[in-house]
Amino acid sequence: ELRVEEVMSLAKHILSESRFKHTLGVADQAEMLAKRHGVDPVKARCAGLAHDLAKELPAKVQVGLARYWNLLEYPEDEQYPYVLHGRLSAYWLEHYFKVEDKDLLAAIASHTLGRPGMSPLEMLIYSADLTESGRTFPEVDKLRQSLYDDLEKGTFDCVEGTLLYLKESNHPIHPLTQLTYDDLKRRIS
Ligand code: DGI
Ligand code: FE
Ligand code: FE
Ligand code: FE
Repeated sequence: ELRVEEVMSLAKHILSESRFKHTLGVADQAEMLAKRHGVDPVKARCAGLAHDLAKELPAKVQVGLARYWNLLEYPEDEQYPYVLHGRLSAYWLEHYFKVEDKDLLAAIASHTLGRPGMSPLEMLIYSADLTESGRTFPEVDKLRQSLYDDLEKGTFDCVEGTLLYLKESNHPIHPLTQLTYDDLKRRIS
């Protein structure tokens, strides 16, 4: 099984300094939310440390690996390849580092787009990625408070924020982002 020190060392060696710093921030935020909401904090920390391991591979390499590992699910995956690195990181950990924990792997795989029916650990990694201490956009403190109060509602607010941001900046919405939004909306109402 993957230990915190091992993932930490892997992340430190693989990632740029700024990406590694972001990773540490996600690990801290994920651990804090895990303790608050009754999720295994060690697992949350590991998932945070590992979530972006494949992020800095060139886009072409990410698409190539995703094809080779059969990880392409939507036409949009190839159109915006920066949504693939979670799935790639999870696959890599499962098959090359023999990580067996399915919930941990799912949390890494779904951290960019979410998915309908996310577990508490998955919600917490998705949200920690957006609200770690290095993120400074105007609404971030409101999101942090909302996540502290209620993980499901807080995650819904995070997905809603992402959706608004994508619309405002004229980025296309990936179908999984919309499905995640619809699912959480149903769950909190
Ligand atoms: O890897 P990080 O930068 O820490 O964060 P991330 O994995 O959450 O996001 C990576 C990028 O994915 C970010 O620039 C926003 C983008 N993204 C998330 N959802 C969607 C999306 N891009 C498109 N086009 N559509 C989406 O639904
Ligand atoms: Fe990411
Ligand atoms: Fe994110
Ligand atoms: Fe990230």
